[in-house]
Amino acid sequence: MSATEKAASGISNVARRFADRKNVRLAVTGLSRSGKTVFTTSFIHNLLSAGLWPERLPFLKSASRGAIIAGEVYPSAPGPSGTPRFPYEESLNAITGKSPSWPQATDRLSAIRLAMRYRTRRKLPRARGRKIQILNVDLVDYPGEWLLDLPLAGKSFATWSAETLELARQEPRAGLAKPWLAHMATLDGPGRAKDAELETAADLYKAYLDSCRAPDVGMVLVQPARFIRPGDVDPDDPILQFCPLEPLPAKAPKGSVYQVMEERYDAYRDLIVRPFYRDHFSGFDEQIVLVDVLSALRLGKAAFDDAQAAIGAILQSFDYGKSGLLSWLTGVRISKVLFAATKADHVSSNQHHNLKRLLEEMVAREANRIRFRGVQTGAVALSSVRCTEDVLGEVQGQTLSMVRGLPAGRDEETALFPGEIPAHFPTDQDWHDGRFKFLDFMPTRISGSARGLPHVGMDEAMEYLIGKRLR
Ligand SMILES: Nc1nc2c(ncn2[C@@H]2O[C@H](COP(=O)(O)OP(=O)(O)OP(=O)(O)O)[C@@H](O)[C@H]2O)c(=O)[nH]1
Ligand SMILES: [Mg+2]
Repeated sequence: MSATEKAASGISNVARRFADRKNVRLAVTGLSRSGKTVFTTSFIHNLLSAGLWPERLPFLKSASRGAIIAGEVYPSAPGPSGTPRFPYEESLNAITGKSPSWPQATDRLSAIRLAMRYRTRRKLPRARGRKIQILNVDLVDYPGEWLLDLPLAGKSFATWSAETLELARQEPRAGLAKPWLAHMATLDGPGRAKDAELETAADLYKAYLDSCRAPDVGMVLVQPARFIRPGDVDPDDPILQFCPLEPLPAKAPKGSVYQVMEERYDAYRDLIVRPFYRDHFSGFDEQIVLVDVLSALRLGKAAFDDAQAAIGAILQSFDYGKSGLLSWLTGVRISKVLFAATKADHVSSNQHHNLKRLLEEMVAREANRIRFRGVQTGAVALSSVRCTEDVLGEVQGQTLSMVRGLPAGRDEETALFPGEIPAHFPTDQDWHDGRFKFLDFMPTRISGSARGLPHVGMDEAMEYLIGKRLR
């Protein structure tokens, strides 16, 4: 920590003088709406409460043995100067307020550091016998869409174009891509670029991406991400005016449609994507990958397959070994990856085992690749904020495990049978029967208890990710 950071941190000098300090950088990875902001809020709140109410985190060993003394969030964000601080208090107030609601979808990057003060069990020769330690935990939050740019960092325009066009030929994308592809058929790749034509091509491509993301279509693998969430990039900047093109048999002449589009893609990759990942996505120590398995099931086979492909594409870009393509960019330190199926409270507890199994199957290939690089992986069914309780109910004369909570869009709590989760990939019959109809649940006054947010599996996730560092 720099001197200025120390001065700005506000963490008491006394605390610093009598304790030794370690840092851990945790990557919270997940597509948009997978639950990153809610996870980050609950992670901080529950960890800060670990000293006060350790019984709420039975699987976090240092909490259950009473070794956590207290925690505090730093008032300024870690990372490059000017990085906004994660709006922790605002998110927590939304969830626990008088009329509880979920935090808004994230539209910019933010970061936060919390400090945990705990009693160590380890012998500390170099720490001159001190038994009190401080662990700094750094977290970054960002719009999930931006993650989908990560694979572009190492890709040429030609490769990206070929992959994206191939995807656009498959349903349900093919139907949605028609207006854009029809315009593309009128463009002459080696011919002279005209601004108006390029602008129309980029606008139609963006409209195609938007239609892929419509809630009833549910495709998530859309690139480039800044077309959807520009952040601080001006949406009218030519750097956001390109789209994939069919390859040319010969080198594109200067000033041609192909050459201009390629130039813009290269600028996007080199000036937006790479610096972003270098500044904010490097040097992670541990990673949690959040997957909204239940929404993927609800949206049907095409959306489920797409979510699986998108997660695969992203994870291939993170670097878990020394030889990775992007090692210069993303760092090589990640030592543990935890896959988490989020929003587990949408189904009853007896389904959590299957939810975890299905997630394991969904990410099996990636997890295998990661383990081959010597990195440990795990899986968990997780609910950052538990909004339902299990109840027994009668459905057509049968007693079933149900969940009781406030479904989104309703004004009264309801008990309902959310259906069963298969432990393996659904069969064609399962998809056909439309048996996955999980509802979204809102936080209620119960979720807003002052004694740490109620959760499913947060303590397991904490123990897996940072447990050893708190001993
Ligand atoms: N019931 C329940 N719903 C959750 C939970 N976590 C997230 N959700 C739901 O999922 C939605 C998205 O969660 P966020 O944390 O905002 O997702 P995100 O990954 O930050 O999304 P972006 O900011 O768009 O990238 C929320 O608005 C809730 O509806 C949970 O633990 N329980
Ligand atoms: Mg968010």
